[in-house]
Amino acid sequence: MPTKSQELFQRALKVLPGGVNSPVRAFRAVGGDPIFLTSGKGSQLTDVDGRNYIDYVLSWGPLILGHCHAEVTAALVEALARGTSYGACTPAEVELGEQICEAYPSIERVRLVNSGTEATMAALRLARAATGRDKILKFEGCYHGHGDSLLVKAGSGVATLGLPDSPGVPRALAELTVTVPFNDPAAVEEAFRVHRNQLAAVILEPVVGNVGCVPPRPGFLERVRALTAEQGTVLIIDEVMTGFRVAYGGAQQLYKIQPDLTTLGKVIGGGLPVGAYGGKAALMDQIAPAGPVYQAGTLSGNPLAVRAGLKTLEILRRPGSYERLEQLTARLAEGIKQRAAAAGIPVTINRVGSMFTVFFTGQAVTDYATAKTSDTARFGKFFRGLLERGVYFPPSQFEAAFMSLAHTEEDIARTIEAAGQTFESLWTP
Ligand code: KE4
Repeated sequence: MPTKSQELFQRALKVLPGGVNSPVRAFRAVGGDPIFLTSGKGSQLTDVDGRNYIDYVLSWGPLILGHCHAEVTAALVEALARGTSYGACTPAEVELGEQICEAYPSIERVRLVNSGTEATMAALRLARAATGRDKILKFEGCYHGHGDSLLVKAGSGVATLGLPDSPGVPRALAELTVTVPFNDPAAVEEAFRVHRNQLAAVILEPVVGNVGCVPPRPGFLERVRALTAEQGTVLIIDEVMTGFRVAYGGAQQLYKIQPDLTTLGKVIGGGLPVGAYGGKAALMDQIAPAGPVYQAGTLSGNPLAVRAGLKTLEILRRPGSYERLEQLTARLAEGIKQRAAAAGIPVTINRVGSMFTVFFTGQAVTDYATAKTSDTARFGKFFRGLLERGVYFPPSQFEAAFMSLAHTEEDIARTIEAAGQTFESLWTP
């Protein structure tokens, strides 16, 4: 007897490419059919078959307060009663802009958009306009949305010109993107030597989330900052995932790095569609209508996403929020580590604040290449074992898991027990 999720997936395959509206949701990296969800409350999700899960995906990061937080919901209901969108100026978008600028000293002006992809696309366009240069540098495995210039993989050698990482990306455009390994200062120095004074921008995830969680090595971000400053290259720190997640002031607060541009998303929309990019006024005032660099959006700064974002940030500013996230996540990571060791399963757990990844490898994971030493088949079994036990982890080895303020000590204990049982089922003599 097929489950309701399986029946829905068969229907979805008839009308949606791959049955989904975003690839990672298809569970292809972990096997089996995706579950279809009907509701969330706090740390819990419920699927169409009535099964409940402790959620560590949290919509890929935005739901740092958990699902249907009472105050966020009330704020949305109040905003909804006054309208959903005007395509015109509203007080709330000014307030959110002020709060972002206050939280991020590197941001004097910020533009709200509707996704992280829009934010990084616009930031790159601005960097190219401001420098008059075309080449950009990114890091292997880092994901910054599906803009053409960023769907590029490393060329044959270090610091060589990029190759399209998706059909449909023009080779001529891909060749303008140089890709080097993350956490490899020598490779960055080589790129800046080979492409001297030609790089418009460097864009990076300050804590990589898109190969799984990979923190920057001590000194790495500082070296990138120094090299970009020396050659007049715009440093774009992509905080779509880390912004208001690893600290209220993001990774740039944690690691004391001042970028030229920052991209944001996820948390600042409180679960509704949002993105943002911002930086020094001298740069941002080149964006239309203040300047000639064009970027626009029908629903940019829309009242619902802004209202959910404002309430989320207000709650995150309450004393103890980030200490609580740190405490819950540290306890979970330690418990999973201990149960893996007890079962004889080699894992490496990387964590920064309330984002973390359990890599199925015995190696230290410091970049994409070392992340790929993970046993992805074993991760798939781990994912499904947790799912059967009522725990929902990201359906890919190369994604970060997230904690919320709605998670409880009981959730953590249940998750550790589910992980322990799953590890024991994975052990092979
Ligand atoms: P969106 O266009 O998906 O809002 O943001 C793109 C983006 C930009 N920068 C970073 C660092 C990101 O992590 C993302 C999107 N993250 C993925 C999860 N790894 C979104 C999930 C999905 O694509 O369905």
